[in-house]
Amino acid sequence: MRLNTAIATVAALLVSTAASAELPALEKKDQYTVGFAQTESNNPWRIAQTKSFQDTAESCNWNLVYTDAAGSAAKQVADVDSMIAQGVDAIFLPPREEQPLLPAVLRAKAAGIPVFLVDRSVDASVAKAGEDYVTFMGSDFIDQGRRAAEWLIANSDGTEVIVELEGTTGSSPANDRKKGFDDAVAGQSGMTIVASQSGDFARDKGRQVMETLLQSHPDVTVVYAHNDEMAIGAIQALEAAGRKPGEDVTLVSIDGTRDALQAIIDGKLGVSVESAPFFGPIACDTMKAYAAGDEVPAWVKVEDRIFTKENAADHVADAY
Ligand code: GYE
Repeated sequence: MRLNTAIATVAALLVSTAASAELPALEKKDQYTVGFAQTESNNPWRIAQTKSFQDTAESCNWNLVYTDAAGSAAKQVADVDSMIAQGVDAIFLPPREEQPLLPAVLRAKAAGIPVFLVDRSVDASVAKAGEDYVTFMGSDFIDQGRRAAEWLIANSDGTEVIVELEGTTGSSPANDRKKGFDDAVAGQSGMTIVASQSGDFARDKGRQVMETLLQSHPDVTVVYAHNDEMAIGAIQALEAAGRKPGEDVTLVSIDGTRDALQAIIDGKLGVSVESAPFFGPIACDTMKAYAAGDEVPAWVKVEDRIFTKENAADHVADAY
């Protein structure tokens, strides 16, 4: 009897381990109720991404449950919890920061709702694609940072005093864009990153941080911004201080927004490595493949272009 109980306990454990390693299935049907839990809407990138999901809701026959966390990871957690409570079929989530959204991802899985991470990821040592969530759809942020550094290295006389404006603290693009750029620049003996501070991916915060850093580092020759909005903010701060962006200070950044392409055309911004926000069609295809039982890769990688003065004018009209 005792042995039987022990065997039963072990069997139950095995079953529950097996179940917890498995992703929730997604039934094949014509219409899905799909949650999209946006992080914030204070920049053109986020607005373009939301529009892409809204447009896709029409073409992919989704009933879209849309929330906007207004820049708060805590609100985004609550938004995901409310989608779970509503029993949506699937959740598309750009986790604002890597750690705080983890429990929400695991709760969705426990509730039988597949989660697709979109544009940002969670801590890979805690939650895994193919086990806890279906996949991460997005760019290679380390590569984006590296490409920004490579452009700088190719367009510099070799000696630079660099200020770095980081994205949202604890977010995967901020972590990885920093790593890609800093590692590439570390190999250049004449280039020094003298300050690195968060501007939260926001234009006005970028402007304020640049204003402050200009006081302590008036000898700055390069600004590396983790996104275009902060680069535009930095251009405003530099101009207000009588500096000439593009002449005495070189700016490099990431995203490929319309304002950034215009700043390249105007000679103020050197390069913007693209980070494409048009995830709706990718989300539709990935979800259909998952429902059909096709193998979905752990990373659905988005390929990004690079915009410089050589091609900015060709793309500015289509930019967001
Ligand atoms: O670069 C930035 C936005 O997560 C890739 O988030 C995205 C980033 C994008 O706020 O502009």
